[in-house]
Amino acid sequence: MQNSLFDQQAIALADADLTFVADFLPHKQANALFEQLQRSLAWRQDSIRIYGKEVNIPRLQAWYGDPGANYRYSGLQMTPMPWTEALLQVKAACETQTQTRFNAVLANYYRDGSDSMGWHADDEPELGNEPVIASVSLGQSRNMDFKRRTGNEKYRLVLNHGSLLIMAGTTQQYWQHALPKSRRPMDARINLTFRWIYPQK
Ligand SMILES: O=C(O)CCC(=O)C(=O)O
Repeated sequence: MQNSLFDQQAIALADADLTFVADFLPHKQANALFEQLQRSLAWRQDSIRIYGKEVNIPRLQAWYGDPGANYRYSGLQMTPMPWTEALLQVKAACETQTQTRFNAVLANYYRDGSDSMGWHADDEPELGNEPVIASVSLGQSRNMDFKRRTGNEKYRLVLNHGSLLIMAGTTQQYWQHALPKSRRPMDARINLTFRWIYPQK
């Protein structure tokens, strides 16, 4: 895993702080990491209650981190699994690139194009004000859409294999993001979002 900074591209979007590193992980390393995470992470199928009915969320997920880095989102309580060596290595690379520390990661596994993530902002109290979130993508390239919370402004970014997207500043305050379904045949994709969790009382 690299120890130096990669060239990064600032994305010009008002009231957002988005930085993209297309070649964060070399292709071979990203391939090996995808296979390892696919095989070894404790993927779970979570469900949420909608109008009194249990509905599977359209992806698998796993939550790893320091003890006590508990996270509640979409009504799901996430208690961290202990870090794996592979996740610690990616975390260290993200910390070097962003000059920010992380104590937890949400791993998402999109099995095919019918898996997705709906519109949301990462603005839970556990993340504090203006969180820095480092998002590493592996496997199938997928679109990530941004829409301003007020008004019609939209932006689409393609998250390729081995890329890093850094969301910071007021991004979560002014924008929502989503990973839409696709009708095109799609292979699997893994996304890792490293975060800092402030334990809640
Ligand atoms: O899979 C992705 O790139 C999106 C993940 C995401 O939006 C999140 O973890 O909050």
